[in-house]
Amino acid sequence: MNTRKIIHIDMDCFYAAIEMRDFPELRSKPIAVGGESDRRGVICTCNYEARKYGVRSAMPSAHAFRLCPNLILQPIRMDIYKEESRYIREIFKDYTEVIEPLSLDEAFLDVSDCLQCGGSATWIAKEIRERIYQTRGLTASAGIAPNKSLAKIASDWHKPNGQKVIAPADVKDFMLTLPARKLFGVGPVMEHRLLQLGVKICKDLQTFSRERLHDNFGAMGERLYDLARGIDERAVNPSRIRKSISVEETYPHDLPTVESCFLALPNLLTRLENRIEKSGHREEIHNLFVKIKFNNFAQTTIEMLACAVEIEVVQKLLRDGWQRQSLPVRLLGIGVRLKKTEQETEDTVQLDLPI
Ligand code: TTP
Ligand code: MG
Repeated sequence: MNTRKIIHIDMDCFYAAIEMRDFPELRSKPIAVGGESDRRGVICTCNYEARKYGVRSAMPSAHAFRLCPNLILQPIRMDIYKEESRYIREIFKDYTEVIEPLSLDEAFLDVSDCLQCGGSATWIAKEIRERIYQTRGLTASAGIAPNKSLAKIASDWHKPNGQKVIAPADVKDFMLTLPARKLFGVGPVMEHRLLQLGVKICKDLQTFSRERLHDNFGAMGERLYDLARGIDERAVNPSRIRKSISVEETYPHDLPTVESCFLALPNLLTRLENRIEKSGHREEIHNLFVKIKFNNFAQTTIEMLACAVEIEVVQKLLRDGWQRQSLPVRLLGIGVRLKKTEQETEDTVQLDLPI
């Protein structure tokens, strides 16, 4: 297979950067975008000045104000952020059709066949970032690599307003020292379980056989085997239409009762809310679901119409779903299904026309 050239672009403190551009007097001050403490009350993001105080995405606004009493909290202007995202995507389209947006501020581009900039992905990324800055007044960071997983890791490397290239010949060395927590899908829980197995960096992970990783982590373990070696064959998928947003967790110890499942809900709910906020799809929610895997590996999904994540609905679904087996629970997931947007409905209608 030919070596691919993948670029991952991620805007710097996206919502906050737009606020600073539109309200220049805020530029030198610590600012955040999010809900007031008396409403949903969570920080979506903040500028780098506020990050110095420890303010972070997904943090309750009240906590952020304790860390940084001078913090200026801007209300969320989702329509503006979405419009900005469309402008940026128009710039990407000048280079390739193969664009996979991950959220409003993030996308993969496959530029393997792109002829601009002498075919150099490094220069293409530089030019795209420059054009975003010149036309929109916003900075972006980029990662350039032979696959999606590495490109995403690389875009974070020289953030903000920087880029990093991982050339095919450098992948092997790069992987040896990379912390395992940087791999796609390794969150704090998985990181902790890996540490218990003595795994800190990918070099440690490379000593595990595929079978052993499967025994420990199931399907995710097999992915880890490849990711730890810098292998990721996933194509950049331009037609991926987001149909749902969900989070789930496999627990190191089964949750024995439905009450213990209830205790696990707040953490899942916070993570789901953050994902929804980041996706920009909040208005398209039309269904809420709960997924349960029991300790006999039976799996069930139960869902209900809803246009927001309501804790009472999630609790009811969880209780009803759990009663189907009434056994200890290995895995819990919650999520929302999304309505088709007008654009997608139009696309489908066109595709359905006889040729
Ligand atoms: P990110 O790219 O994760 O963050 P960022 O662009 O603000 O900062 P960075 O420079 O580190 O990339 O998310 C993009 C936008 O998504 C962010 O500006 C606000 C929104 N968001 C949420 O609403 N909630 C969240 O928990 C996160 C992480 C992001
Ligand atoms: Mg970003």
